[in-house]
Amino acid sequence: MNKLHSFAGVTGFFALVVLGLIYVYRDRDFTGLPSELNRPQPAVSAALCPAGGTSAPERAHRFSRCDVGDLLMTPGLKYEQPSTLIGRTDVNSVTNWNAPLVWEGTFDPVIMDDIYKREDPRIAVVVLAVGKYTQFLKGFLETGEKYFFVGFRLTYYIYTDNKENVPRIDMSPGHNVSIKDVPSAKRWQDVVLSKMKWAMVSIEEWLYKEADYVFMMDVDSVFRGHFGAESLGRLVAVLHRGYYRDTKRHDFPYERRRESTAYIPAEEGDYYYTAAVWGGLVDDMYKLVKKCHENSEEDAKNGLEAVWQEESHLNKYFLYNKPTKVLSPEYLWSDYEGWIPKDIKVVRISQLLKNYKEVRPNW
Ligand code: UD2
Repeated sequence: MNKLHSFAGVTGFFALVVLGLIYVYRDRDFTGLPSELNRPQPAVSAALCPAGGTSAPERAHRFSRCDVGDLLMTPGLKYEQPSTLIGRTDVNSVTNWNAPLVWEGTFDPVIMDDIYKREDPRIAVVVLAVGKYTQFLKGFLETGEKYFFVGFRLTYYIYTDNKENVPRIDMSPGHNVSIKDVPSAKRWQDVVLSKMKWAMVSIEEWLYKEADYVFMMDVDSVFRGHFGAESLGRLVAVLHRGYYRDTKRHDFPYERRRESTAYIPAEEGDYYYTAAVWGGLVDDMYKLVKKCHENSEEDAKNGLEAVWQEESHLNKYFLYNKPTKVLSPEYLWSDYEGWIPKDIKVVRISQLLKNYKEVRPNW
């Protein structure tokens, strides 16, 4: 082989290598990763969380699919500097599926409210006040106006068979009351089970258009402390104050009959949640209340009623559809307890003492 041939051979070889490299890297950027994979990935897929847009319909569309988007804060906002070393150590503030477990001292309400207020979400509360339970509305609404989502857009949807006994309470700007009719009931069990049905109907008829977040709440309670944006999330559960210290899951009062759709085996379960307060984004709440309503209907067809009615179905749902945020029993304490343990630094809502015999249609 002469010099000319060997030169052409070497050049050809290098040309092939260069062409090969261009071929391999043509779809990659400077990191060496295929450019498709190297694009910044949103925390939740774009299909779930549509980006951008500040108009009301754009915001509503975004909230229909995802919790608050970018965590934007107002420049210059004054709040205490956070610490990496000092925080609550007496309680667990994260679940083992990595969802926040919210206690006083694990968030700053100034930042939380600021972040969420920028998105201006519409919050709905669905409350049943059937029969004699209208007597609790005054205290519930008046104290709500002091502590509950102050400065946010909020509507209380009150379901009652007793409109004339719904008190008129002065609402702060952005807060409203909407009264809806429901039939009377002969059994209190039917009323508590029907929470799922009325929440489902409410979402289908109004809340898809009128709200971003929905809370379900029992009316026989009063607010005693701040309850704001720290409680918002896709699917939010509240620990039942009676069981949050229990360490054995088989002690939880879940439905234990296999025949019920609410059945949970003794060796399963995370926490025991209350059905007196829970919430989430409209879409997520719709899936939840529809499923729980269908399950209770199926039980009824088989002559069954879950041991703690809607609460049993709710606990079953949350076991396999984990809440994205869990609120401590600060978010539903009870005057029945008669004392407040050290780890409950603030009571935000408390269930009132009531004479069951007097207020319920049956006993
Ligand atoms: C517990 C639960 C409650 C529910 C119930 C099921 C707590 C603090 N509460 O409360 O959420 O799961 O057990 O057994 O864990 N209601 C009426 N009219 C009636 C009866 C009920 O409007 O005749 C509504 C009202 O909003 C009331 C709610 O249903 O606040 C729950 O009923 P309850 O307060 O009688 O139930 P209770 O105290 O046993």
